[in-house]
Amino acid sequence: MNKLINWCCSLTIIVALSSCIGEKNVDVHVYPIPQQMELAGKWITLPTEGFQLKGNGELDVDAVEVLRNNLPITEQGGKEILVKQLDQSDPKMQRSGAYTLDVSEEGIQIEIYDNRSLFYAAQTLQQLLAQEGKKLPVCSIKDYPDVVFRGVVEGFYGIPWSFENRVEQLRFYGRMKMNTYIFGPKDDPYHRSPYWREPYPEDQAQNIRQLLAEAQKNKVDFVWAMHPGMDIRWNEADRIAAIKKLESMYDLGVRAFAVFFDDIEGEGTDATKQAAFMNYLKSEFVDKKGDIQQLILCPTEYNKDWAKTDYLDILGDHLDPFIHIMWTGDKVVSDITHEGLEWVNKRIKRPCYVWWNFPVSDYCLAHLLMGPVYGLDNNAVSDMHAFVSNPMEFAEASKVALWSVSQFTWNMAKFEPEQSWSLACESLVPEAPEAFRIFCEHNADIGPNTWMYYRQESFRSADLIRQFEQSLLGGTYLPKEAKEITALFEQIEKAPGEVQEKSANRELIREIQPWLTQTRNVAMAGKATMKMIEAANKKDKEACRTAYKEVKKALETIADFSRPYRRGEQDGVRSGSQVLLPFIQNMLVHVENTLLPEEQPKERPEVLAGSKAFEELACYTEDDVVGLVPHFPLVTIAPGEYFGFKMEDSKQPISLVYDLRKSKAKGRALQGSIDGKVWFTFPKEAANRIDTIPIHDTRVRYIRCLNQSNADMSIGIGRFAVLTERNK
Ligand code: 14T
Repeated sequence: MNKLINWCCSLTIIVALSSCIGEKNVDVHVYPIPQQMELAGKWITLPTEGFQLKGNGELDVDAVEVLRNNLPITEQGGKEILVKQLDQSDPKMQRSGAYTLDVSEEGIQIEIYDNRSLFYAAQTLQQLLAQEGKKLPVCSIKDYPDVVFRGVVEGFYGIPWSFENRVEQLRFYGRMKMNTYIFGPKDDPYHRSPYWREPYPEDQAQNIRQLLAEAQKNKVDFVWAMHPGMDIRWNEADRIAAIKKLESMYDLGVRAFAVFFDDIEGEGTDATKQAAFMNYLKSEFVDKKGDIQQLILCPTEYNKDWAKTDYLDILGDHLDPFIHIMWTGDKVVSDITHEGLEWVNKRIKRPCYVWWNFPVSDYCLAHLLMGPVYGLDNNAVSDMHAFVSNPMEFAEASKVALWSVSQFTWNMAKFEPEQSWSLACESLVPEAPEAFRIFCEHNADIGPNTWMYYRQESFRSADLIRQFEQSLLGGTYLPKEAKEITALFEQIEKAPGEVQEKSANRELIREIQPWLTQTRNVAMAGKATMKMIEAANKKDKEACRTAYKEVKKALETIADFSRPYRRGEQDGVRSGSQVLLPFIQNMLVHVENTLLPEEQPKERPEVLAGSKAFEELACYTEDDVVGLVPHFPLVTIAPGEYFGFKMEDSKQPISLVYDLRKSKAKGRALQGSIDGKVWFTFPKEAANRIDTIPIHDTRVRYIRCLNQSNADMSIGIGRFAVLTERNK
């Protein structure tokens, strides 16, 4: 990430090209970055008489339309655009979408493998033409995708994308040379239960027809996914029902299919039955139609964490080789590594179809995931049959990550996370690129989450802030750094407004609106914080107290703004949660501990550590929640030991919320107490891994988790907290 800090200091973006010869140094941008691009360093103007478009055989109409929209194409044209079939022995060029493009004084020559190739060559030309007005660089490009199937799986829980969102996405994929869109929103009732067996009602069917036309225009495979596992019966009736549904989708024009068996329990999870069902669809539907492009299975054990049985081996042995198998990595949400993919490929006996759970945010709804795409192994190209990304329910905002996914999957060797992120921000909000980068930079954290996935936030400023904070806590105020941090908060405060005013992308603004406001709120709290610290440094107690109150008030504004957005007990709107807010909170405590001891809160929650092992645990209290700071690495509790906390006397409990990973309920007791001496055990509900239990006695102040058994017990603390009444 350090590279990024230097790199972003410069606003000009210079992309190193594979070669650059000729009189004049030229910067030419094509994204995704072509595999080979040689530039002569010369620019040619377009012929006034136009180009004559020539090719053997029919040329793809959609590609020709892109060419016509960008170049003067005439009947008698002065120069030629000559389209030829690729005849290369290079197997990488025998891939859908591969093309060569030569621009010279004489004319343009394009060699293609298929229709998609011509469409992509036209996209490249369109980008070349956008650089220097209506001029073309003399160049020679040889280009092909690293990953054969690249794109998106709309596979999240929550509000499915709108029809308009999807149309725009398909156009975006066309421009970015992504060729796969898998339709599988969890909350579409005709994809999953209860109506997976039923055909779409006519109005929705009509939308799907239009999406198929748009996909075709952009050379995207529209893959329709069915999710039958919640209530499927492995019998003739449901086999027929499935085929019937696929037929109805085929009639709308769908030519690629997937079946998802994720997140189900019971009957539906049987590997042998799933394989037999899929093979049946292959022989009775795919083979009979003859023009189906893909058949994909999302398995029940779709990540290494969950693959504890011979489930995957059964699929590997029995599933028809035409069928590809999806995989999210070592965990539900995780990085993608060569080793990880090698592990699954051995079992499924084919290269997996990567389903990457980023930037999906259905498990961390308070956050927007706008940061760089990283954690993808660029040595993994031959380990994957395909790579699709599961996005946020915010289609436009997801484009920041998807832009990078297009770079990664097209040309892995040239993919650079930070650079790609920066360019993505610029391409999405060209009217205010730096303001948008600032916004994205501080809206990247996931927060504590069950999958323990981590994304860096505030990465361009974190070092500065940490250095200042450490030095201050060590007794030294750094004035230069203080100024820089103040300037930083001023910049952050202005950025959301600038994005909002200048961006022509109104849908994006609508999606990110709450976070625009919250980012500004955090910046205002930050500015007050710096005033407070400056006054503290001057020992100006009254000015410090005034600013201290201002910071407190700003933090309340943040909490108040967040509250109405809660959908579950964990949601809301969080911005700057990884670096900015902790800094502000630490500065408050610092001032309380030094200049303003009388402002110290009368009471704080306390950790109850029933053994040495828990001494590193910490408490937090915030708005209407008090609890332990999540501690994901497993801790061992010996028999009779416990961990827990004492909440503030002034607070009134409503419920205990917990997520105790890996822990078996047997032998474990979740307990409450009024005085910390006499404990009662919460009733049976406390047997799940994740749950919310009401606390009926409002006098309870102590909460703990006790090992009642006579063996050691390991527990990861995802969440262990009490929701409290708000006292206002
Ligand atoms: F099919 C899978 F590959 C997959 O990732 N399934 C879901 C997906 O729809 C969701 O968007 C994603 C991120 O939350 O993770 C999977 O959803 C889960 C997984 C769980 F383990 C939802 C709840 C879970 F407990």
